[in-house]
Amino acid sequence: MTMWKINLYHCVVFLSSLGLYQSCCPEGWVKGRYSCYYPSSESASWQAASARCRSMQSNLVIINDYDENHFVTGMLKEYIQAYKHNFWLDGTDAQHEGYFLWSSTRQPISYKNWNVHEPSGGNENCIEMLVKEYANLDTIGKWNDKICSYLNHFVCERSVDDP
Ligand SMILES: [Ca+2]
Ligand SMILES: [Ca+2]
Repeated sequence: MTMWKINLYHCVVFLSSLGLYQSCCPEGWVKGRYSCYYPSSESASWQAASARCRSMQSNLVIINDYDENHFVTGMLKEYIQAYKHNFWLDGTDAQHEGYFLWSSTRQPISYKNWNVHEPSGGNENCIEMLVKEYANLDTIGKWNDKICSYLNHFVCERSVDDP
């Protein structure tokens, strides 16, 4: 039973009746409730971004629900001045037009946060989160389908390392 906890930069330290323990994210990653997130400063195509995440034992971020979308949007807002582009998510309909899946799990996308008039389809097969381009107070954190070869920042997600 957790008695209290302290949020450090990338760790959460729990003090419980069982003693002191912590769950951590690697250096450079941001700790969320269930996952660690890596907001890239570099830009890449969706394919290259996906490969880059896999090289760090992670995948492009899967947004499971409103809370996670809200958390990731808030994380990106903190460093918004440093960014030039929007951010790739793991979703794509490259396999079957109009059927968006989370690429790393092959699961259909249940929670969705499309911007108005999106997804616009055609050759736009990869999902980005609006942070810079086409983003304002109303649309930041919304999703758009975009041509996968375009350059974006990206967010990787991995599970928290529990000791
Ligand atoms: Ca997730
Ligand atoms: Ca679109």
